[in-house]
Amino acid sequence: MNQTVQRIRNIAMIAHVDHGKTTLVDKLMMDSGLFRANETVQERAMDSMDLEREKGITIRAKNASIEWKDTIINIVDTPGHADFGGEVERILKMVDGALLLVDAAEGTQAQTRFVLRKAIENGLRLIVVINKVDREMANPARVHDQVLELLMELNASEQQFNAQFFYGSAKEGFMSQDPSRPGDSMSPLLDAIVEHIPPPEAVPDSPFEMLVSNLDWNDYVGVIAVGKLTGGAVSTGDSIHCLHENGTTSVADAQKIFRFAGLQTAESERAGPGEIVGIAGFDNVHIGETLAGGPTQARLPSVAIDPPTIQMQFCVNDGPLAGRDGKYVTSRNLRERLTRETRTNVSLEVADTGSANVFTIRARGDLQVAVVAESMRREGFELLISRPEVIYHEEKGKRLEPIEDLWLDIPQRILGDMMKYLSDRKGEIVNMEHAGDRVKLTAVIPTRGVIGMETYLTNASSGEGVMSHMFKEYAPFVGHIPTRTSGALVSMEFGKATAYSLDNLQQRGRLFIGPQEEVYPGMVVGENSRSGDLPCNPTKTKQLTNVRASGTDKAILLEPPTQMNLEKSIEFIAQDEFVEVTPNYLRLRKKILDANARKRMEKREAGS
Ligand SMILES: Nc1nc2c(ncn2[C@@H]2O[C@H](COP(=O)(O)OP(=O)(O)OP(=O)(O)O)[C@@H](O)[C@H]2O)c(=O)[nH]1
Ligand SMILES: [Mg+2]
Repeated sequence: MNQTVQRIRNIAMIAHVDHGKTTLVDKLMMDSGLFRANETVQERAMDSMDLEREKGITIRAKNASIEWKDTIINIVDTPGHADFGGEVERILKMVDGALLLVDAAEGTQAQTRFVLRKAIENGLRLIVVINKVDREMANPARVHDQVLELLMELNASEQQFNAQFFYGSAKEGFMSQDPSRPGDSMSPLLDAIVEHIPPPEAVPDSPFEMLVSNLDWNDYVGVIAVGKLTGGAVSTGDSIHCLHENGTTSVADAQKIFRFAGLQTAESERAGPGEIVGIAGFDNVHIGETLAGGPTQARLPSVAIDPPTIQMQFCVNDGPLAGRDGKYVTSRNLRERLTRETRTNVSLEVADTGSANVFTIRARGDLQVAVVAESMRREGFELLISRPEVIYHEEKGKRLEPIEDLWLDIPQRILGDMMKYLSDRKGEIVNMEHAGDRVKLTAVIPTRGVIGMETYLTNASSGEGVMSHMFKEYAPFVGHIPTRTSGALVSMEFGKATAYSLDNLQQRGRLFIGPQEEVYPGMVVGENSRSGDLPCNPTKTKQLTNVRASGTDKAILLEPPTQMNLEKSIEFIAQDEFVEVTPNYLRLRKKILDANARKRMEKREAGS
């Protein structure tokens, strides 16, 4: 094999959410000498998007590259949250091995299973890292056994089953193969990557070929197609072909070639077999397509992406305050932006509907959609979002719905509440284990019942509960599941909310707005503590009458309004409501703003 190919390793970081992938990459970069000794480096350096830093999670898969003892290690960091599973799927063909991280205290979780299954299906060589051994509850020996059980269950090959195990702490910066000897650096792990992950299987003397695994964008050169060269080489100026998904081909010059170097990219004149690079030249290229030296080469097999399970509507903002805040508000703006999103966000689907102002978005979960909408509002878009619904299937005239496996690790004190929550949502508990004051529950539950559960669990357990869930199968529809049982406080008036009316209203439920905020008819200003909607007037001022009120006026003390971020709002709204998203405001509203029209619709629906 070619000398340069021997010096390349391409690996993915895979794990359940928060098990420490991005932190581990920081330490690999540091110990490989990428940064100067005195250089201050931001923590979780690869989480470079604003939203990633704000939420503390990885959202997009990204490339970096380090050098270790004459070997180039290309690293792809991936997100662990289930909603971003498509990001893991799309990069699997770019790597030859994976580092599977598992939290030494939490053990294997839903997404550990998902990413490991995908890695095994793609024949990747594995190294297992049992991370966070510094945690108080860490039990590396138990987690080691869990990983072996999982490998067995997922039909790992013998080679995968015999993966090297490392124990350590990404945070404290060490990895060791001996759990009783912690060590003090990442060197043993870096050495193991070189030794146990194979160099890429790339044929130097064949024509150039590369599967596009990611798209990047640069103001000067436009679209950059990122992938691994599985054959041949390419130089700038070469005429290359794009073999499109629909069977057509197009031709263009390789304008620029980019290599990854640390966290940056650097221009290069040439790329050889096995290397991961970005190539600019084609604007109309998509993830999963092949770049090739000749038009008659075979298309490279792409990875299958799991189908979406939930859907919701994105609509043009047609409320009375529409267009005041955002730059992009038309149906055309929305359509262009959403189409652009589907090019890189491979597990997202966008479809037109009968109405030009309404688009259907299909995704893996509500966080995936909330992240898209949040990015859009920051770019200046306005839009309306409906409640997420699961995607039903039909089989022999029967309605099927998605069902999930659910794992919960909760404090004992909320067990009763949690069991009621699950049984109300048709969850069936499969297993329950007590350990100290914690309980581990396993259940099978319709996806409908999981929507909104994370917020419930965080509130009920004051953040101490952990949950993970994974799509299991489609099964017969199990009937009604309660979503929100409370009604809404719905404004009947235009104007600015007054402290005087909010003071009265706050006795009816919890408010989402404060004084001086603008309201309009049909806007939801709070949650009614009872069921059913309550029309209200948040703009009333005190009537001046001739009769003096007896006693002195009491001072108005308003509770601060409940702060609803985009995810919470999307989980909260009922089927007949929208979240109105603009750059500076999030408002909740009825789909039908006019109270009489709304009543007529309710009557019609009740009658049907
Ligand atoms: N105690 C301890 N905490 C760690 C360790 N490694 C990472 N963490 C912490 O765990 C949290 C999550 O770390 P990340 O590196 O963002 O985890 P991740 O796997 O990249 O998360 P996602 O990309 O969102 O799936 C952060 O607060 C880290 O500081 C470790 O070895 N020990
Ligand atoms: Mg991460």
